[in-house]
Amino acid sequence: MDHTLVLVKPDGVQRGLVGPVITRLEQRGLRLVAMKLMMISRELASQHYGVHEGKPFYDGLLDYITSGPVVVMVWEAAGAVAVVRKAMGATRPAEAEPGTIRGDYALEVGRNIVHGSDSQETAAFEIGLFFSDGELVEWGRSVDRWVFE
Ligand code: IDP
Ligand code: MG
Repeated sequence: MDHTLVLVKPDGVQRGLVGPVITRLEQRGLRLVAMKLMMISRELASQHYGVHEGKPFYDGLLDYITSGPVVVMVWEAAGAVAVVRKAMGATRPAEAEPGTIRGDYALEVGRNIVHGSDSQETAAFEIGLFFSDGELVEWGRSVDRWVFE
């Protein structure tokens, strides 16, 4: 099944939104396969956000993502990347639909609570940045047959 990387960014951790983010993804039915609380180094941040290097918000983005602990997770489901992107809502929270994480908890693009990989290729790259293979847990839930076809 497909994997995607999810970060609860420093603002989400500071605001006590780790639980609500996890709850939404758990209740949706996705399966959690890895999770940790950590500080992101400047080096790791520049790798994770390398695609944005040179953009006007890049330095501020690195300041933001390294400003406090994050919770980094890998979630599993068929089509996990798109499912999580939709659950997160638009990058700019003012444009995010109510019912999405950003649409319910955030207002500004530089304080938008969560990150989710934007393609399967990006997911594989990002998961490799944050986790070693041995940290991904293969497991089943008794409820899986009621969630996955
Ligand atoms: P995404 O997080 O929805 O994938 P990206 O375009 O990949 O959005 O941007 C990465 C992150 O950079 C955003 O989540 C947001 O925190 C930040 N960002 C994007 N555009 C801006 C901007 O115009 N100003 C400030 N921060 C931005
Ligand atoms: Mg992105």
